[in-house]
Amino acid sequence: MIDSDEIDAVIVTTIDPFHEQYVTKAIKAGKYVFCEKPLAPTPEACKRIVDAEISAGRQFVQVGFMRRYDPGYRQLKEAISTRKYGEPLLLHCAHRNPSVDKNWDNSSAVENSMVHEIDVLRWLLGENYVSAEVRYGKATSHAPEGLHDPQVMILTTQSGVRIDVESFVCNEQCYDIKCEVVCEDAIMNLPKPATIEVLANTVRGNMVDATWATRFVEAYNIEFQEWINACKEGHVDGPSAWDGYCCQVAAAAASKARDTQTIQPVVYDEMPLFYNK
Ligand code: ISE
Repeated sequence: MIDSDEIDAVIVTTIDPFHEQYVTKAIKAGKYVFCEKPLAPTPEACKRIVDAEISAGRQFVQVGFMRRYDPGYRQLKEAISTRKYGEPLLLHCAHRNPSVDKNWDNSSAVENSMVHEIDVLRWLLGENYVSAEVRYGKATSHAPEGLHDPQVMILTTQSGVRIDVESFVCNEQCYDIKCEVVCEDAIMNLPKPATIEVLANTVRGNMVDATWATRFVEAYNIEFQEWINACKEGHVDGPSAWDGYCCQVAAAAASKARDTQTIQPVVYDEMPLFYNK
């Protein structure tokens, strides 16, 4: 199918270990390819995709980090980039899911869930990480066997911004994403989605999202429309294969940090000029 003349562009949404073969095939066929996150499970596999793209001589790959398209994150990005409120110093984030599949294990919190923060916070701040650490909270009894939930990931960027991300994926309540940016002159928070206020059972409150599919529906729509528009214009301009590689380098460091309960350095290869936009 990838080779067919009737196929203009490819979307890869298979399970993670199969991404590499389809993405590489699409590059070789000279087709734009949108690949769901993560680009591939390991930094080495991501690097092979990067090398394939460089050999092909132009960018074909976009990685499905949809949070970069969320209007709230885009507002934060604008405020951070202009330094309207000074330098960002600390970020406090949370990634809470009501439940996860029974096959989740201890690594899934970083590799499947917090990879979103690893990418979107690097994009928000415009800088790479230098170290990663993952510590455990007191374990909930609601997690599947083999998953210690909640976990806290701590990332430090090149300029010294310190980030903490709570991952609580079996909270049994709702889907909740938090991103608080502490700057020199202000504290900024990711806006909460606008929802109806409900008065029921002696409580007044706002409806909350049950899953990521509704919380980020607008981001997904914008992401796909922008990708289609760019492909029609003959380029890709979203998260690149290099971003996908950088994300997996930090994820691998965080996973090692979790397994060894140590702080791990995050060391990237030098960025090829090819990706210097
Ligand atoms: C899922 O695969 C996603 O991509 C969601 O955005 C994330 O919140 C969830 O934790 C992942 O399992």
